[in-house]
Amino acid sequence: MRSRASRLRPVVGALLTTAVLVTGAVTAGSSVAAAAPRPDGTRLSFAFDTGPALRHGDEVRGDPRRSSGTVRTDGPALKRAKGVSGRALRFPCLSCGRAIIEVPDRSSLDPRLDAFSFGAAVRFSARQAAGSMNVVQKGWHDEPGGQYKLQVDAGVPGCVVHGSAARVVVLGPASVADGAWHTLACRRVGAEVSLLVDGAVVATTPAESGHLANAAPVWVGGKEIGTGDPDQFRGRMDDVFVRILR
Ligand SMILES: [Ca+2]
Repeated sequence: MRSRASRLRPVVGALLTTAVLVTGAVTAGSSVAAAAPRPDGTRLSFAFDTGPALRHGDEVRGDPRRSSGTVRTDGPALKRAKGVSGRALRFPCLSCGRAIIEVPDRSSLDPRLDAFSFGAAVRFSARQAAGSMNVVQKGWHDEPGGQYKLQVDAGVPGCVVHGSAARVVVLGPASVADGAWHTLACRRVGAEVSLLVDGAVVATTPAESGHLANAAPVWVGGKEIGTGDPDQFRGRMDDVFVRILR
């Protein structure tokens, strides 16, 4: 069964307990070889700076190229707009349907036991952020092998890193739905997951998350099209990235 992942706040304390109980099961810092990582660990990045509006089936050119994705939409296009650097993508309005980017699963997008970070720059209003929105995720809530996810529910950013040891959640202290650009990043280093807003750590959960590798694609801007619980992103997005450090 596939289920939503947005109801996280009540269980943060329980997650910490779970993490403590299973800390001995894994050791951070070891790694499994992946295909030719770039020196800075970038495995996926989208700058969105060039090209026309993107429609269903269009390629979204990634850097490195092998991390390119495909637009999935039930109607609306992903339009270009001024970004935090160059141009950005404007996701569909509240009543305009759904559109996401799907990057096929690659083993190089799974952190396994390694330190990693992922995130994006986002800009949206309080009205756009009234519901739950996912920014970047690899896997469903109950994905075999685990999940990583950056979300903004009711405008409040949050991270999920769900590995073999525990589902570790980090929630930000405040909404970022103010119509200005904000860079959001989730970072796991050792037995700690942190949320960074505009380059500063704003929340950390000290818990071992463990081994994380799944067969799911990376979705940018929401869940798979056609599902009833989309967590569709609204607003603008720029500079999406996944970096894995070995
Ligand atoms: Ca850009």
